[in-house]
Amino acid sequence: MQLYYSTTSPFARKVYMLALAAKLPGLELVRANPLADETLRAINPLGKIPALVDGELTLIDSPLICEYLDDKSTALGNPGFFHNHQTDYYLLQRTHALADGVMDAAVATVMERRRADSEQSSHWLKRWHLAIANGLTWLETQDLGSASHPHIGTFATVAALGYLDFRLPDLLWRNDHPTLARWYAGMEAVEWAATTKPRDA
Ligand SMILES: N[C@@H](CCC(=O)N[C@@H](CS)C(=O)NCC(=O)O)C(=O)O
Repeated sequence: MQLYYSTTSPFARKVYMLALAAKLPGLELVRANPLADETLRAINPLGKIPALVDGELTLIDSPLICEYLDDKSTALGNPGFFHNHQTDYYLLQRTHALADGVMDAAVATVMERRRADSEQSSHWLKRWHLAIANGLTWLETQDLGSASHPHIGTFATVAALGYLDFRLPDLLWRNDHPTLARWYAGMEAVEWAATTKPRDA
């Protein structure tokens, strides 16, 4: 099974953290740079990471890949990170979607800031900033799981906050979200989080 990923992508990190926490055997990491490597489109026509290849099956989009790996993990007898058929399933999926939305807005902000000043859209930068700020405000009130009982929302939220620290430290997100900051401080040292901390390759 090959996971196409990069050490900077928060979506790929979310998948990898889940795989590590599940102790899934046989996962091979394949480094890919979606902005520089057009051969990735043979795996994912959208040209994005993460993507997963398992024999004949190729999966794209991190929520689907996470769900697939979670199914594999529960088949091995592990407790599931998706809480399928449990009463909190939809609430955890909402948390997952919220954290993914924060990542979408953060990645878009980083890409926009790389454009020449004269080409940047202050309209979109403001909207993405609002999405990040409001998303964090919501996340702060959710069940985010814990180091000993992580769920899919845990991995997604750690990936989102780690990416903000990595690429958008000027947002100083902790100032307005102290509860989230305390929760995150307790997660950073967990093995699957510490070993996947984002870094430029
Ligand atoms: N919804 C996708 C988003 C993936 C995504 O945006 N990945 C970024 C890297 S962080 C990417 O590959 N961007 C390349 C592009 O948009 O062309 C997922 O959850 O997997």
